[in-house]
Amino acid sequence: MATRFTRAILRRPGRSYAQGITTSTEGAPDFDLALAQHDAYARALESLGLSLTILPADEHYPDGVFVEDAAIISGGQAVITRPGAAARRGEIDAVAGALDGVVPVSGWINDPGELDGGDVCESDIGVLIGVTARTNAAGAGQLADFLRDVDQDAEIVDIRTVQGLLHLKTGISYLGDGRLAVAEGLPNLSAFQRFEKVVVPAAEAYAANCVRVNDKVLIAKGYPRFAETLDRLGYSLVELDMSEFRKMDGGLSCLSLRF
Ligand code: CIR
Repeated sequence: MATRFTRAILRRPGRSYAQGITTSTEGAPDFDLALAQHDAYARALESLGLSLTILPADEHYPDGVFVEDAAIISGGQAVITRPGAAARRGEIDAVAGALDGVVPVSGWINDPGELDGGDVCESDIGVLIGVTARTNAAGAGQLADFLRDVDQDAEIVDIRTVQGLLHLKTGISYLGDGRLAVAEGLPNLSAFQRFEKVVVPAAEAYAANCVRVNDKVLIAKGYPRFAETLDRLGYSLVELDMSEFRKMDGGLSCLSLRF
């Protein structure tokens, strides 16, 4: 089983996109190519039946395209985050505006809480909330409380000692059907034990950030071993070129808020 989505919020990359935060050494992103890849991503969601709200770029927020970090939508309610990177805090206003009248906003993460949506992995059997450099224990605790109010089970997973993970969902994704894609080399945390694990080879770790949308799994293009594993498990795939988002540490899930 997997949640069925009917809508998504996206935000177009702006001309300032290359000034966002990154640890990647792959070079500056090409703006026109990023726009084309973003358009292809939007078309893929539309082809799966989702109605899209595409927010215009705001040049003050180069990372604003990574809209997933600004809100959590779960149990029919939204929680607006307080992103861990101070430069990204203002991104929440446009996302909160887009949700207004569409999904009831049940809460906001408040100081001293910090939380990025990329640290929140939803599943049919509970929500995992990662504590990372972007999400602190206070933010994770506030979100867990909001989720419990809407009868969502939440478990907090401290992954601060795991190297190379910006967010929890950099290394794991829920595939539906009780299955979790997990990048090879991640510790076998007790929070993962209730899931059947689908290992993403270490050389293809970027592809561990994938998204189940209705009957398909969206995965980054160019990771053939993981694609073959999913194919063998019976998943129907949509492969999307993510090269220009990878250069800014962005994964596939962070380009949309799905609900
Ligand atoms: C950042 O470092 O905040 C952005 N350049 C990338 C955010 C990616 N977000 C995500 O994976 N949820």
